[in-house]
Amino acid sequence: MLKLHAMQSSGNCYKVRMLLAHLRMPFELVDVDLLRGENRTPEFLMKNPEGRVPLLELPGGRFLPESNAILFFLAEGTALLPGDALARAQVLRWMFFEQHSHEPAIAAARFWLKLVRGGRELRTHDIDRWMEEGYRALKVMDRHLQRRSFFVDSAFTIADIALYAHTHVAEEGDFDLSAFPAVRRWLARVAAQPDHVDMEWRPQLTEIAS
Ligand SMILES: N[C@@H](CCC(=O)N[C@@H](CS)C(=O)NCC(=O)O)C(=O)O
Repeated sequence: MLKLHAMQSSGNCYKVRMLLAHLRMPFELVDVDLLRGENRTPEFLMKNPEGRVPLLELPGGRFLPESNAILFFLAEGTALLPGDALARAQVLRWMFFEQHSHEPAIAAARFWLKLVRGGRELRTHDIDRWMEEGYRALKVMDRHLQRRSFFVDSAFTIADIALYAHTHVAEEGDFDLSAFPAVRRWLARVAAQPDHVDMEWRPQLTEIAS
C-alpha cells in the first residue's frame, strides 16, 4: 500500500491527501512533526535527502518527494490529468507557476504568520515582499479564471488541486481575497467537487514517524 509521509497543517501535504481522496486510493498516513525535527533524522534523510514533506513511499522501498511531482505521478491515466500533450503541458505550467510565483509568498506568509508562534516578529522584514508577490499571483489567477471554470480547458485537474491547497487558506497569511471574485468562485467550485475533502481530513490508517 502507498504511504504518505506528511504534516497535517502543510498545504503541500494537503494537495496529496486531496488527490488520493478524489482517486479513492487507499493509503497509510505517516505523521512527520517538522517542529520536532522528525524530518531531519538520519532515517528520514535516507528517504528524502532534502528532509521535506510530502514524501510518497511506494511498495519496494521507492520514494517520491515534491508535492506536484507526486500529483503528476498519481494522476496519470485518470481524468485529473489530460492525455493531450498541450493540455498536459498547461497543467504543468500552472503547477510550475504555483511553485515559483504563488507558494513561496502565500504559503510562507501563512506558515510564519499563522503556524509559527512569534513568526510575525521573526519575519517582519519579509512581510511586504510576501504581500507584493502573493497579490501579484492572485491577480494572475483571477484574470485567468474570469472566463474559465478551472485552470486548464475548463476541466478539474491536478493544476486546480495544486493551486487550491494554499489559496483556500490564504487569508490565514493576511491575504484579503475580496478583490478576487473569480478566484473566490473557483475556490467554491473546487470545494463542491465530488470526493472533495478538507484540510483536516485523514484516512483511517495512520502511524507516527519514529
Ligand atoms: N517544493 C516542495 C516544498 C516542500 C516543503 O517545503 N515542505 C515543507 C512543509 S510544507 C517542509 O517539509 N519543510 C521542512 C524543511 O524545509 O525543513 C513541495 O512542493 O513538496
